[in-house]
Amino acid sequence: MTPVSPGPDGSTPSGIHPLVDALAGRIRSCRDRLPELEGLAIDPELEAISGSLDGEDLFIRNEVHRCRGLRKLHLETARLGAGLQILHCVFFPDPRHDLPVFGADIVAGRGVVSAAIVDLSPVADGLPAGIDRALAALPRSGFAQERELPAWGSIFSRHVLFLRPSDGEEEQRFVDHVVGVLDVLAEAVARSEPGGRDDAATLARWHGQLRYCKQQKQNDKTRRVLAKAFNPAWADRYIENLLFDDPPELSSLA
Ligand code: BLA
Repeated sequence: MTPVSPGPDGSTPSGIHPLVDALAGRIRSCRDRLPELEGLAIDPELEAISGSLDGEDLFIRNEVHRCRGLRKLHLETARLGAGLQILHCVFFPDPRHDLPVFGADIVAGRGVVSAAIVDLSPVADGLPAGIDRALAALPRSGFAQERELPAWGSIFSRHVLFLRPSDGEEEQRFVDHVVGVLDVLAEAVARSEPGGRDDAATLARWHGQLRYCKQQKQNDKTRRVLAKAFNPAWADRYIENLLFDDPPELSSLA
């Protein structure tokens, strides 16, 4: 691959901040090694969205898959006007498996990354012990500007990393950390055996996932940006149907 130099606003020729491009690429290569990976059908109106706002190009690209143990792997890259570029990624587990939710988000504006976050978030009382230990063992050297979580962020684990990267070197270390977190998840996926659809633990994990979605929907910053780029009704539909839709009823599981 030929390296691309960022333009004056920090974006590459694809119009996307190099950190967003680099992380999307690394997430895709981790995702593509997961067992029994399959693409999921996605409403063509939501798959690739383009338009313009105040003379700026807008686009959203969505990819949705499933694999053994994870019911929905969603990766979105977006450019939403006024130079705002976003990477949004959530891997939702199949509630029959004792697996956490993987979440990562990057928000960049005019070449500066204001938020970079990654976590494996529990859907039951705490993370599974092996995952908790593996995350604690990941190298995590100091970042200059770790950020305070908002109140709705109580869903995240004690290992959540939330920062404003100070330079390209910190951006690179953030990408490496995300890959480390995905390796922990991939290992847990490989070992995981499903419980029964009607097990109490499955139901508890289903409720944990519902709570994760409800808390994420309290992030008004997501809604505000989508409502401005499109419109409020569209933003609500997009959040409810694609970003943080409630987990499907357990009775619908095969
Ligand atoms: C913050 N998310 C933000 C911000 C914007 C968005 C504009 C404010 C930037 C800042 O605080 O520096 C917007 N994020 C979006 C949009 C999408 C998106 C429009 O993903 C999708 C189209 N958010 C997530 C996920 C996580 C997440 C999966 O979608 C974490 C795993 C976290 N975003 C998150 C957090 C903040 C944030 C913690 C900071 C909120 C705050 O400080 O109030």
